[in-house]
Amino acid sequence: MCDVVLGSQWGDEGKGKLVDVLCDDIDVCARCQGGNNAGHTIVVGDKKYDFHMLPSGLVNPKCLNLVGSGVVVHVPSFFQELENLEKKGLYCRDRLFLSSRAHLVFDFHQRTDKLKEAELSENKKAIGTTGKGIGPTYSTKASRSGIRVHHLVNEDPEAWEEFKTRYHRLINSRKQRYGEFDYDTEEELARYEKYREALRPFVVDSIEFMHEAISDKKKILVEGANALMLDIDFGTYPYVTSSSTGIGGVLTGLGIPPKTINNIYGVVKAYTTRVGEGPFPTEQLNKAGETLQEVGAEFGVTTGRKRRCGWLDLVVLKYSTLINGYTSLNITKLDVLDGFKEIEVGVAYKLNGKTLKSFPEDLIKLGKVEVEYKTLPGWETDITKIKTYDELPENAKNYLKFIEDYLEVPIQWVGTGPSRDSMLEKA
Ligand code: 2SA
Ligand code: GDP
Ligand code: MG
Repeated sequence: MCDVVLGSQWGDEGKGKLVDVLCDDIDVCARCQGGNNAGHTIVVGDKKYDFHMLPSGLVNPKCLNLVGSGVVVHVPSFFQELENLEKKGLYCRDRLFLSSRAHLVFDFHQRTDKLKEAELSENKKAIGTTGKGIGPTYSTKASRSGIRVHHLVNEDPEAWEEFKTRYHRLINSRKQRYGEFDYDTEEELARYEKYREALRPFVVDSIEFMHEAISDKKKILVEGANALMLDIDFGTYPYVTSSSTGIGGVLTGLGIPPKTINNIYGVVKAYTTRVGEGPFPTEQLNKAGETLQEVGAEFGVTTGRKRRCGWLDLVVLKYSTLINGYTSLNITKLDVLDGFKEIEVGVAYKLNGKTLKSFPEDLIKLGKVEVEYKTLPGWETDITKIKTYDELPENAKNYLKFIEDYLEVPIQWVGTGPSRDSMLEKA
């Protein structure tokens, strides 16, 4: 059976840390969507690991790790990330597998990501992407002109010729769309000719890989990247990423049936953050927002951008819960709220005086909603040294109970600091 860890807000909830905690008892960890736009930080003792495209399960030396077919893969970054982890003493190569069906991100995808953003910014409509070529790659995938891992590693002599033809076709179509841009195709192709050999040992038929693991009763954990409010269908479109970041992406990105899914863990930051542009109803452009940013050290793991910060938004979380069907929650970064005398929580959206029943799909509506807040008393106590859930201050427990009651989903863990040990499990 597979358990799944999913981001419930706009990302950076602390999914990597929960995956790390769960991985002690896991045989296989799989990524199903996104690419190296993700950034998961894991702190183990005095070591800090940053994961972007590779599964965080690599931290456990016994765990096998799969980059699934729904992931988009920039091969130079794949090797760079691997090398960085190995430099920190984490030997990964014989525990890492890559789906032959995953699509490749080329440097020109990254280039056109930036060109598209520049185009959009002329009308102040840039998405604020990570610039990693994610949107352009999913776009070539959907338009059926993409190139997959198997196109690269196929040993048949015809395959390399076919790869080059597809590559030139793809880059020419990008040039037709964006105008001539300076680009050394020969240099890139020469690099890829070397990657053909280097990548081959990692490549597997991921359908076979996953289904063997399932029938061997291995414990599987799927690691979601980005988060539900960045989902291509359910997020704040068009200010989203280009993959299915919710439960649907787990099935389409790994090729497993719904009946193999067991627990769906929703990771919820105790407040809300967002990087990049787009609507954020509970954003606090004031002292409270600055405090959350500073105390929470809210900077992007991939781009180093300052994250926008605001109060917890239960309207967002209810919507996210409806779609993903969380079986339990991990509330993270509760310690960041330690210093607040009072804490606000968004509990409803009003538009033209009427309370909305669901999260609006339309950005104009969303821009005009008024958030109704409930004010809860803070605990003004340092909770970072606390060892059990029961020891939490009463007001912290009340805050958690308020979330649980509103969402009707049990809280299973509470994060009180970045390290592996700072995770309280509720009995
Ligand atoms: P993209 O690059 O096409 O996926 O960007 C589209 C939107 O998705 C947002 N996005 C993210 N939001 C939060 N965290 C992400 N990962 C990194 C991290 C981000 C970083 O973990 O810190 O380092 O800046 C991530 N990846 C994509 C992005 O901001 C756009 O709004
Ligand atoms: P992810 O993308 O969801 O995996 O999250 P990120 O790694 O991008 O961002 C979460 C950040 O919060 C990381 O720097 C974590 O080390 C840190 N973190 C995770 N859980 C906690 C927590 O409970 N308390 C504090 N203070 N930091 C945490
Ligand atoms: Mg992140």
